[in-house]
Amino acid sequence: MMMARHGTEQDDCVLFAVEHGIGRITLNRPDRLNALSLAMHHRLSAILDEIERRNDLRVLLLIGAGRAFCAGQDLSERPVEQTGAPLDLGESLELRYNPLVRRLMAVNVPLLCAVNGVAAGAGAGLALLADMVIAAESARLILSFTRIGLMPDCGVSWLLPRLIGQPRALGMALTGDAIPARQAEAWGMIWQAVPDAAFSSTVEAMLQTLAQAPTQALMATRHAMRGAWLRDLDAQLELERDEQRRLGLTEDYREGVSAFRDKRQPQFRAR
Ligand code: T3D
Repeated sequence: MMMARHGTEQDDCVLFAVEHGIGRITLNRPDRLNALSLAMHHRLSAILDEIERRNDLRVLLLIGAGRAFCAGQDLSERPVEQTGAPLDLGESLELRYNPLVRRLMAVNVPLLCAVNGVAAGAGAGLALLADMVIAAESARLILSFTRIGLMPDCGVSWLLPRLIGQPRALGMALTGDAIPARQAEAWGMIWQAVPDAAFSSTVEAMLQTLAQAPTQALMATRHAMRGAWLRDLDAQLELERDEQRRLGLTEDYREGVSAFRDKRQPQFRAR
């Protein structure tokens, strides 16, 4: 597999590799449970620059190295005991977390999040913004924000009530209780929880499925479904009409129908 960049130790805190149209972002500070440091934010931003420049991606994976997915903000970078001006967390969100959320949600290929282990705070937020989430059965999601005197960010306060309903979203956020992957699946928070032994193979199979799918159709689907919360039925019907008109002119649509008629597997090319 070809790494997109080689370089400094700082670069290694988040890895990015592309092979056969599959882009893999790996949060890579396992000894800190992949807690998000400033260096990781810088690296993620550079990786997203590259992703936005590329036109060979068909799917993007976000995963953590080691036993955790991501433990949220690196709290060792929050020197609360210091005297002097306190850190402006609003600025931290404005300059780093909010752009990260917006850019990850806007990548023009499906985003699959593989929650290999605990996802806490902003780590849970990153997981939940993906188009699909597959979690290892031993993983857990924790809205740990209130445990340290903060509130959910990374869009969690907007997204989670819509995903699982207000009572469960509020309960999770107010208690900071860990929700096991199976529970998260049962509540509709994630796509699938799988036994740990089957985690890697399930993720790889899903990556293949998404990489071989008609990308434009998937992106139109995401756009329609994610935005549906903000539109009324008439506006949604009009959007479906317009997008279907556009998709009906694509090479992939012609290939899909031809393959169905020929009783063969379609070869979609994201065109
Ligand atoms: O600040 C802003 O910019 C505002 C934005 C905030 C967004 C946020 O994400 S706020 C929420 C921040 N995250 C947390 O509060 C989670 C803190 N971590 C935990 O609660 C637990 O570590 C976990 C539940 C995630 C996992 O527990 P466990 O028992 O499996 O592992 P552990 O022993 O607690 O952690 C292992 C090591 O990772 C440990 O270091 P050590 O003792 O071996 O040297 C621990 O300190 C370190 N670690 C875990 N999480 C973080 C961390 N180090 C720095 N920052 C962390 N978030």
